[in-house]
Amino acid sequence: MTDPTPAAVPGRSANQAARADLYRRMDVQHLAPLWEVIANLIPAEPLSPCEPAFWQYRALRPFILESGDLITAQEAIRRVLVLENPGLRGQSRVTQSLYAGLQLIMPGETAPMHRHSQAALRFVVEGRGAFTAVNGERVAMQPGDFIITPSWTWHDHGNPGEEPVVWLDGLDVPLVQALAAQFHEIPPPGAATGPGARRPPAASYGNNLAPLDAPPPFGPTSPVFCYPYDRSRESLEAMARGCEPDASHGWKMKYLNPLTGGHAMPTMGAFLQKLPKGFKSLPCRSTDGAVYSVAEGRGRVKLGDAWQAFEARDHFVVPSWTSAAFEAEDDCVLFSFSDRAAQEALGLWRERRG
Ligand code: GTQ
Repeated sequence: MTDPTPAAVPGRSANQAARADLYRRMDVQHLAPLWEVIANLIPAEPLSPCEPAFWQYRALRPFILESGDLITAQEAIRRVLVLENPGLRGQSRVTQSLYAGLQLIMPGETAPMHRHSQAALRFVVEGRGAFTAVNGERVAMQPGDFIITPSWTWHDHGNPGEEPVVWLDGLDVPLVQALAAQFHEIPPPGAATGPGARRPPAASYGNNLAPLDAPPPFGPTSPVFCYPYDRSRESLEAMARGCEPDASHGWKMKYLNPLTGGHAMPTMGAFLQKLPKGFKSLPCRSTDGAVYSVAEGRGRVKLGDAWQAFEARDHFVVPSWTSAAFEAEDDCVLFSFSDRAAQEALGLWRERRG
């Protein structure tokens, strides 16, 4: 085996000055020597500045509510506390490819309509009575509901209820940014639901019926845009009755696009898993860094080397290729999302047990 590092190249010391001179002259032509950077560019395993991170809901909730006193949803456009990865501060990223934040909407507020290329998903953390609308079609938001906003669809949020409502937002912002494919638009003045908003109601797809011969309304994204928690929970229980839990994941399900059988969104995968009381998982790592929102129960998660206790509404990040393990003190239900859909579509996704 030859060592590719520059130090091992024969004659290095002899021509060091000549190389430095070459780099300097070709730099003017925007040329750079690969051999100086190849080890970091093509590492043996995923190399990411993303760090394991944990947000205890009890500690952050006062900050969310305080922001509710200081800025309106109308002024903020979206009143969100961004979950910034400690290894990626200032970049509004929770992983290299994903954005996450906790959005608050107070009773009586609306967050104005817009649309963007970035796809969004929501997992409702706290409160009842809010809605989100996609192309003018409203769905109620209940704790535990998984709701998606497909790329380039008009959407707004409102809270005609009586409680503050908080949900986790997941967007593929950094991924779309890496591709420089971002567009954003606000509706022309006076438009009620945004132009071009007509489509069959999502409910028909949710009942496993699709209009004959109609094209999928959102392209590669699921036409169902609300997956209510009680129905997701029912599916998890049915799975738990039917088979043994996976040694690493317990009973884990993915949110489907019923038209394709694939992930609900083309860039992001979303999952719901149940870990039975007393479960100790076999550690596992995968190439998709994931954001978790604890829906039910208490337990512990081992992120890299450190154990962290969790309870309902806590959030944490498992970076790409970082081993994670779980111990469930109660029956636990965890929601998570990642860029797994994109990685699978590109043939990149890998997992390693143990
Ligand atoms: O709800 O449209 O957390 O556009 C960040 C950007 C939420 C949204 C975010 C957004 C939204």
